[in-house]
Amino acid sequence: MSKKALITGITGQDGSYMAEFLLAKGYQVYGLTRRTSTITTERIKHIAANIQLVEGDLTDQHSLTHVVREIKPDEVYNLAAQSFVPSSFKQPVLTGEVTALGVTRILEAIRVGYPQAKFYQASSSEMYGKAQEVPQTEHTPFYPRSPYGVAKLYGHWITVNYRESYNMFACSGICFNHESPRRGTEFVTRKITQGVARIKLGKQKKLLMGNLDAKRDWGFAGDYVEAMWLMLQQENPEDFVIGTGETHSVKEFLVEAFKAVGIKNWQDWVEIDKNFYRPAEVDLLIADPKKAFTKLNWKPKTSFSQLVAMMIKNDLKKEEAGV
Ligand code: NAP
Ligand code: G4F
Repeated sequence: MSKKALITGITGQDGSYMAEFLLAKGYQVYGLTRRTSTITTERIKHIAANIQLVEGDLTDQHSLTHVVREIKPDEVYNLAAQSFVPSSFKQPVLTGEVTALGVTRILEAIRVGYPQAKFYQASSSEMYGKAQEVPQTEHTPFYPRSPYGVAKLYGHWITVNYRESYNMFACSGICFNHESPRRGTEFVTRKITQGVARIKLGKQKKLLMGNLDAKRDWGFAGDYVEAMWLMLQQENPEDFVIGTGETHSVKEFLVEAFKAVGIKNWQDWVEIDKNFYRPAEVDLLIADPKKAFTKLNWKPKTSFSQLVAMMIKNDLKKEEAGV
């Protein structure tokens, strides 16, 4: 009998890679989707025939309990969230409802509906915020700097709490930024690669940017879903930092993207717009992923320049085709 996995956030970047990954491993894949007025399944349309979508929402306890009771999944990957940091400043209460309390709701659904299911929580390096230590490990104290970071911290600790209180197999991956051609265009990497592709093709004149000095540990989302899966294959549930161990500034990402299309004078095309600055910034994130490297035997396969090249190539192709 093949294993069953339930993915919340299957329509998102990570959910789509996770669904592909689990299908390749022979899983029956179920994905939670919420009702929307326009189609959100663009990222999973190529695998639509092989997955089963079930309706529910992280703000609705009943739908989650019902879905878990019906499916009885061996593994649950909670990848759904309001995941955009600037929106969390604009919608702090909604972010708390979905990104924080949503975790309790799905954990409760498992606890009452199918407690033997293994649970993965998508924790975030945003929880380190004003970083208290460089690089960041599983033991670095947290200091979130946005309603999103605060909500993720709640989700992280409620996962620990359910593991300790109810002996559930529940664990978190503290994932550093991971990107891909499927990244939403509001996030900085994809905003850059889409903008640079458009500039190269003469479709855009300026790229308006925020803080270019912020530094992030950027990896490829396709590599990170393997680490998430490996965490649920361990003997015991534990939390892991997942990242590359390398950090780059937003400016470095910009330079690399312009270089990839053969434009040298990148400053001519970029303007700073204070509207993209945040009320509180996270200046420097860099993972110490030693525990994942040794215990999970996981390593990222994609370098920084390969990631930029992959994203640029995709955006050039899309912009050329006009999609
Ligand atoms: P994403 O592309 O923004 O996807 C978010 C997903 O959550 C979408 O499928 C979205 O559905 C779903 N969702 C939002 N609100 C929901 C609700 N109320 N009920 C049910 N589903 C809801 O995010 P991602 O980049 O794939 O990230 C996956 C997870 O990892 C998130 O929890 C994120 O916070 C976390 N994380 C991401 C990174 C990263 O660098 N990517 C790093 C650390 C942690 P719709 O399509 O309907 O909007
Ligand atoms: O791409 P970003 O919006 O990602 P951020 O805030 O680091 O959050 C992402 O990674 C987290 C993991 O650490 C996830 F948990 C979270 O869900 C999300 O996936 O911004 C990166 C940096 C920031 O410092 C921001 O100030 O880029 C800077 N930035 C500079 N100009 C910009 C821009 N960010 C955006 N989105 N747009 C700009 O124009």
